[in-house]
Amino acid sequence: MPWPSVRDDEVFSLLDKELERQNTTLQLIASENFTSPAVLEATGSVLTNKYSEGYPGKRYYGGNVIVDEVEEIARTRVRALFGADHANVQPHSGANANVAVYLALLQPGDTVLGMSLDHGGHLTHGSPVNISGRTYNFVAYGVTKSDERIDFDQMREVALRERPKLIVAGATAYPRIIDPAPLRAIADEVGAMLMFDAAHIAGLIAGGAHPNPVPYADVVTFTTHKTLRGPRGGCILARSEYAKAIDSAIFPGLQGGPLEHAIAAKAVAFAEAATPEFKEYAHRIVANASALAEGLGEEGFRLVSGGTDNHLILVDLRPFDADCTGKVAQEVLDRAGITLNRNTIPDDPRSPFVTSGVRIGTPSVTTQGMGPAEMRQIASLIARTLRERDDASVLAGVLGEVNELCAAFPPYPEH
Ligand code: DSN
Repeated sequence: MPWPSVRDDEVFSLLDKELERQNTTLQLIASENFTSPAVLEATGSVLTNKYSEGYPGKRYYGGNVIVDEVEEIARTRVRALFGADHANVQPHSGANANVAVYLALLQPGDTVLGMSLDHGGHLTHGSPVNISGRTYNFVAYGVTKSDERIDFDQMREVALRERPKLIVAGATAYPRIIDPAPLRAIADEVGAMLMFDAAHIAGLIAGGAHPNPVPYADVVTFTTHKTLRGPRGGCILARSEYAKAIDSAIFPGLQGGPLEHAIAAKAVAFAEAATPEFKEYAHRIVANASALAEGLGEEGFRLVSGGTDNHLILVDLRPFDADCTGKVAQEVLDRAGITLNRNTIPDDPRSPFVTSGVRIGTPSVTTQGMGPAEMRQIASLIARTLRERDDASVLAGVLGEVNELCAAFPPYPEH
């Protein structure tokens, strides 16, 4: 074989170190998870070698008989999982899925409603620095000042005024259930289409812990690697009437050859998500977030909206310590083996690079098998780290406890 016989230690030693990092420290980034060995195996398969522009039965290159079967299995499984008419499993990412929907349903300059980024939305929901905000006339809605939950009255008011062609729902930093029924009602009242970006909560929906937006929305997009626990990638579900436009928008509109190794891994993940064990997992993610929220509240943190009913908690750090920005917290916690991300809170006076908050998620620790008792311990470790962040011995002590905790719940023990 022409391949090098010597292992590329420069790269693989780093992969070993990353595996060790994931096995020994706490992963609390709300959009991350640990995929199963089966998903990893499919991701690392020979399907990475294949070009398959087009769709099952209609490819531009030869040799796609097996790939067609794989992609068809993925499409069939995900349609069944969410009860959707049509599925496109080719988006390389959630951002691509969203942009493809816009390409399919909108003309440049069309008016769209999206949740503002600093209230929990996403870059692709109309941020001026993103292609979405640069191409379409996005108008923002957000959360109320009083309870920090989606302000449906404001959304309706804006929709009646702006008459959008599309309403985009969904969030990346919103700790509450998003009820699809009022969204549909507002969309119908103003004659708009409804797109639900379920990237963060797809696993909660699949597991029955959150309401399914598919019966309400014209299109649902999501990523496969967050709560759904599949490989990195995106997916679009649509009503039949939009199927052709969506498929053409992904290919040839936006992407070239699909990543069939990722699609095989998506198929594996969709089957895993249909099991009773996954249902239980989805509910445990929410129960763990709730226990972590309670623990953090007792430690003196202010939680945006007062708590959580999904997989994440958004913490406003200011009442805990006015000098502790999100950036400072993220960095110091990282040193103590606790990985999370800084995040803006609604109407944050600080920039998105600094922020006044952190976002904390439970999908990964729940996959590891941790439960409410460990969530309490994590809340206390976070508080101790931030309170005594200038004391290196405290940080070292927390890191030791984190290593010990993770040793009892290693995600990949066989490695
Ligand atoms: N980066 C993702 C998140 O962390 O929520 C969104 O794309």
